[in-house]
Amino acid sequence: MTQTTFTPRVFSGIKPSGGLTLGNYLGAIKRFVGMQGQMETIYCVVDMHAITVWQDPKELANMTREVAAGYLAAGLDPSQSILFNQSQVSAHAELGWIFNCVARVGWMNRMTQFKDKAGSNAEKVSLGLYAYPALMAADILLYHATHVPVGEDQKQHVELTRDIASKFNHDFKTEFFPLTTPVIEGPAMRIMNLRDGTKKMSKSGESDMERINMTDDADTIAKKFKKAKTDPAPLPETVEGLSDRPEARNLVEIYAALNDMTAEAVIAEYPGAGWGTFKPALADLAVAKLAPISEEMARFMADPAEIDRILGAGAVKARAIAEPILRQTYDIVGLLRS
Ligand code: AQP
Repeated sequence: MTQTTFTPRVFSGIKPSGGLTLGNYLGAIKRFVGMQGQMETIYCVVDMHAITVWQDPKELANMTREVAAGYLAAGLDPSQSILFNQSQVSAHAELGWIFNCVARVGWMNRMTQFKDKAGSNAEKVSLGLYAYPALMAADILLYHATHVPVGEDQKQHVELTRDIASKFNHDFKTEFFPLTTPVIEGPAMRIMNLRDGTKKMSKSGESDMERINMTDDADTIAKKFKKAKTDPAPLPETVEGLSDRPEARNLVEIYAALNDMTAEAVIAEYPGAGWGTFKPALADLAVAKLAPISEEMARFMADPAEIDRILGAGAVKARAIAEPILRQTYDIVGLLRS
């Protein structure tokens, strides 16, 4: 089947399951900002994904605002991008249900993030956590999004989105949904935990020392990098010397991503440097890049009504795109509308 041409459109989101980390910033938000103005951009705070694990109802709305404040502070502009929170557009849940009926259990069983998050507790986690990738496919396809900027960890879910779109198109003999491209490029696609370079840096990781939060102050950032796990060897003379050194590679890649340079260029600047030189330089760079954003975040967070207004106005624009696509989906599936 030849593919219909779809208007280039970006969709991505972050779930408000805790404070934003440097991983969220470098792997997602910074790149969201980079795509703004290049094509139509829609960025969501995916609060319905957050509740796949327990969230304190007294905290959830504020965490949703905090992710939105991170978007705004980093440079997303509501006049250029649609910014909203997922639960204000009910079409996400409705299309999510249809995709639950398209996706196969065998596909979901292969999702590595579910295996990581459920661990040995798979019988006790929510059904929502298992079905999460079908809702994510709905988030993307509800807007006929063609491009999804994500970190490496989400690549499998975007591939599943393509599988769902393909199966839907095949089953219903249509070309209604695009085959979305995951946009995963640059030095920071998987920022690792500062205490264990083989694990991803996550909002919900056990210890605060394993991540840099976007709201950390300069002293905390310096302390966390100083205590970050490394091997005893200094930085290598060439980038090849970072293979098999996950912690060292992670710190070099963080430096590279913060300063918009390659890992090769970082090594060329610090060949053979000891950690006593490199870690303070990294901390200074992180503070210089993050402090203006965290100050802006605090300014936005001081006016929650304004954030709510921006998200509400974004939801109106999002619904205007989503609802006709949902209605056409219902018609294709044969659901009766009186
Ligand atoms: N460590 C990371 N490196 C690069 N990119 C990352 N992202 C998350 N962590 C890293 C990217 O951030 C976007 C939003 O992710 P999410 O909040 O929807 O889900 P997640 O990937 O599960 O994020 P966390 O921080 O690990 O949250 P918790 O701990 O609650 O599960 C995605 O584009 C993701 O790739």
